[in-house]
Amino acid sequence: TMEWFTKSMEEKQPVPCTDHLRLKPAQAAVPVSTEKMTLPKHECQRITRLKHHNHRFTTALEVLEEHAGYLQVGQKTDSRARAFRRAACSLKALPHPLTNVEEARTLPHVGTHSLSVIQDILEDGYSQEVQDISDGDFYGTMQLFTGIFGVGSATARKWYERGFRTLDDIRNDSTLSLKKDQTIGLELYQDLNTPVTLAEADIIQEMVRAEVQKLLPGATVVLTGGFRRGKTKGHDVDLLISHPTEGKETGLLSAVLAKLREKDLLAYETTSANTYDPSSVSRKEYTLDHFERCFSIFKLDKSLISSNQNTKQAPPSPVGAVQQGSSRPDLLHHKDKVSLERAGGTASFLDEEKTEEKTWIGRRVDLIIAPASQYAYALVGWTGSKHFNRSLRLYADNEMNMKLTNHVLYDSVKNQYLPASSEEDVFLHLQLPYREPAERNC
Ligand code: DCT
Ligand code: MG
Repeated sequence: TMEWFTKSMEEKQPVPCTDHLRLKPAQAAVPVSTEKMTLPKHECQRITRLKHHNHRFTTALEVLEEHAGYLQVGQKTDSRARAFRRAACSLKALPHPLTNVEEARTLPHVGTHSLSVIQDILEDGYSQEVQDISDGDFYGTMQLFTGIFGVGSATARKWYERGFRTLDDIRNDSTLSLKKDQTIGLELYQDLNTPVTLAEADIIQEMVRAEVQKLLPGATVVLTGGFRRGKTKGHDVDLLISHPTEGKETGLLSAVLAKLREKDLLAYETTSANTYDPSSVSRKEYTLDHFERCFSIFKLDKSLISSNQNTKQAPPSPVGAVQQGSSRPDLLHHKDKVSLERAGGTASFLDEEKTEEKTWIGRRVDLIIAPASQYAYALVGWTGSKHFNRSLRLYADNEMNMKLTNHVLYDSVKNQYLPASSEEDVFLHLQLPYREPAERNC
């Protein structure tokens, strides 16, 4: 989550309103059968579940998306990456397995490059292009390096271009001055690249909830992100904290962190203040949101994790960590898979003694504080998926002349903010059928 906060968002800015006619959202009906149907243009108008009929195509397209993202470091737009993502999203929403390229041609946002990959998979069962990329040195190294907490594509690529290929290459180079988060990212590489299970997320949520409610009775702590969308594995735990009475949440985060620190539960933390200012949402600082938040690494005691999760007994081998992961590749954070494989030769960095001593596993936890009046928008935003959010914002802008953020929805026609007290309200304002979190997995 760290990376995207620092990156500026490149969403299209709202255009001045010239058309006062509200466009009706395109047919948002749920596809029911194998009958020919037309997918709505915007992903947020469709139902997209984790499980769908076209994984063999979407897995390949996601490799291309990720690879395109690695290549476009420093460029303003990640339009190539986005194109692959949008093609994959259309296939995910298809209510049946795709069997011919002609149908793919009729789907929204499936461009020529994606089409050719789909065609290869239909004809040969795989795509040579995707195979070559995922076998390649560049892709694998970028996955390895961006798997380090605190390392984004730009840094990873710089290192790749300097000839670094393994974690030890990074560790042993004295000319690199690693930032604090990167240092801990290297130290806890294996922990942080072992997917967080839902059971672990629940434990952490309970730990935080207990502290929060002791400090501020009535306050709420909700597990958002991928877990709220039904994933059983994730790369972090996203906790949204609020209180029904506006203003009561002030000061809560630092008090909670003090308690967690007292109990020695934090291996790393970095807090940013609430910078939300409705009057100055300038283009420059158009980051995802401005909530008070803390990116942290929790020390989760291994004794708290049930033995069937295998973590306690597992030797600290990356291979073991992969096996712990989901047998459903789509439920595993994409970075988790390959990074662990490639880190295989580098496990030696964990010297044996240290590994034996460590009684906890490091887990990435994001704590976000939302005031009551912004809570519904924060919940939608932090539930995601990232691409669902993008789609919602684009839809709001293009079809409704509204500006959606994680804080508010602004109606550019009526020139007013639209208050919402639930996620349903948000969808209602946008004239979209409500989608359960599990249906927002695009
Ligand atoms: N988010 C977003 N835009 C981004 C990144 C994230 O809107 N560029 C939102 C959507 C999900 C939420 O924040 C939490 O982000 P992550 O933890 O990165 O995603 P996730 O869906 O929870 O995935 P994971 O299971 O890997 O944690
Ligand atoms: Mg998450």
